[in-house]
Formats: sequence, C-alpha cells, structure tokens
Amino acid sequence: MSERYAYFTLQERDIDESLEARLSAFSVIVYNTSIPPERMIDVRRRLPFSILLGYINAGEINFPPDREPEWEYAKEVKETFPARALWKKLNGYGVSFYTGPDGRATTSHYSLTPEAIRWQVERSVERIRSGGASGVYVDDLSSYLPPFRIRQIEAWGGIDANGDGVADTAHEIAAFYTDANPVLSWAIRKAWPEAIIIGNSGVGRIDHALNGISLESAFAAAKYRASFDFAHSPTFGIAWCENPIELASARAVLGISSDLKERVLIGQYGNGMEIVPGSNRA
Ligand SMILES: [Ca+2]
Repeated sequence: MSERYAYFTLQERDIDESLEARLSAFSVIVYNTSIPPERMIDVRRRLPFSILLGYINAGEINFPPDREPEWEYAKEVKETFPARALWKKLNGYGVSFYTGPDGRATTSHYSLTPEAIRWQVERSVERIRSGGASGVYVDDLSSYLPPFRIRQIEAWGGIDANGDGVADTAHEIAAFYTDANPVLSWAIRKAWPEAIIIGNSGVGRIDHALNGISLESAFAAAKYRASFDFAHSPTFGIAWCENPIELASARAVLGISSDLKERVLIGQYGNGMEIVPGSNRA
C-alpha cells in the first residue's frame, strides 16, 4: 500500500487555482474552521477524495476579550462564548497556557467546563458538517493535563475551573480535565454519529468515541496500536512530523508493521505556523 499523507492546516488563502495540484494527494486535510462553510463546499467539490476535518480545540478558546477580534469567526466566538465558563485565575482573568513568539500571552483562553463543551459542540459541529466536511479534528484532546500546565497552575496559586469563585488545586483540575475530555469527544459523536473524529492526544489515548488519534511525535507506534483496539470504525491515526528527521523516523518506525502502516498517515504541517481559532500553534 502506498504511503498516505495528512495536511495541517488548510487556510482560506490556500483556496486558489492551484488547490488541486497542491493538495489532492493528501488523504486527510485538517482545515481552519474560520473558513466559511460555503467556501468549504467548493473545496469539497475540488478535493473529492480527501477526508476534510474541521479544526476545533478541546480546551483553547481563542478570542481576545480585551480588544477587537481580528477575524469574523473570532467575533462570533467573542459574542457567543459564555465567558463565565472560562477557567479563571483568581484575579478574574482567563487562563492562557501559551505565550506568543514575543513572550506575551496569546489570545487563547482555556476552558473545559460542561457549558464550554456544550457551546463548542453547538457552534462547531453544524458549521463543519454544513461545509461538506467528513468530520472533526479535536486538538488538545489529551487524557491528562500535561505537566507543564500543572506547574503553571501551581505557580498561579490555583485557578477556578468550575466557576464557583474558589481556587481549585492543580490536582483537582487534573482530575477534572481527565473527566471532561471524553465528555467532549462523546458529545461530538452524539451530535454527528457518522463523523470521522480524530483527537490530537499528544500521547496515547483510549477513546471509543474517536476514529483515531494523532501524535506530535513519530516515535510511539505502539500507542497507535493500543488506541486502534478501542477506536470507532473506520479507524486510522496520524503522525504529525515537523521536520525531515521526524519524517524519516516515522517512515522507519511505522514501516516495521505493514498492518499498522495501512492505518497511520504521515502528517505534514503546511503553513502550520499560522494561528488558527482555538489553536495554540502560534
Ligand atoms: Ca472552583
């Protein structure tokens, strides 16, 4: 079987006369959900054999509460997201786990409350489906709160993740996080039963609501195998590679098992340095 590829992420400016020439070889294309659904209908028609997945993020809500949004989509986010559902520091500001290239906090704010999950599904699923896409790519869908975030929460003296005005400890938030992630993946599955749902888990993840996971390192083929045993059908995974060394490693590691290779796509970042709504990839 020939190698198959995944692409991250299609931007609106990529939709030009060279679209087919550049992207028709990709089996999976993750796209920026700020692209209007009517434009994605055109992409769907022009790339009929690609699995198109709309990007959302499990926890990062990307909107600038203190200045005017730069995109129409961000405006919609700012106007419709229930701000009380944000994870907040004790001084009331929303939690942002990432800083931009200039060292300042990004416009992303973190939230995985039931209210935020409901908002995410109601806002995103119909928008993505109406654009003719095959499903949803859920970034930041890790089973565990990453250690760097736990350290940040401890440094902040705890944050309020459940909106009761009282600080929650890092360990309480870690447990909340692990519980909340499958609530989101199952909510998407329930809203769109036939969707292809890929979760970017970073590390291995067992989640029957997902069709598969993507890893941001090419060195963990065994974790793909474990996730496949439980994943929704049809099942596949993506190994995102950021440079030629990772790409060569992915080919070598995934090539060890031919049956595994059939179900794992080698992923490429296109103009992946762009900030997309909800993305931490600045
Ligand atoms: Ca609290």
